[in-house]
Amino acid sequence: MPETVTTPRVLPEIKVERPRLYKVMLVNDDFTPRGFVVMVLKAEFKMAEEQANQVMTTAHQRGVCVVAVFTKDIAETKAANATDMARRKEYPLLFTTEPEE
Ligand code: NFA
Repeated sequence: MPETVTTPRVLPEIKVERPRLYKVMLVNDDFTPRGFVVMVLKAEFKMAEEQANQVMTTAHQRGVCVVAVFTKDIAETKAANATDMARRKEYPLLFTTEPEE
């Protein structure tokens, strides 16, 4: 039985969207030692000493600082891991996430 082979006349429209990115924010408090904040930034966000110091200082002076942006899952995991490091030392240090505009 002969087969009928047809060619589609309209190509499908392929739409690819970038995933929405989420900011991890470092929130200032009055109790967590500066050196501990820097250590957490280096450990969880692989920051160099100088950059970690800048981010810590900005949060200290302005109340909050963007640490980095990631996809939602990664941002939430890193914020939770970093916050957990502080809880184990009973510091109130907090990392939050929020979608980029
Ligand atoms: N404000 C804290 C202090 O003076 C340091 C700190 C910076 C804490 C950034 C949290 C975030 N020891």
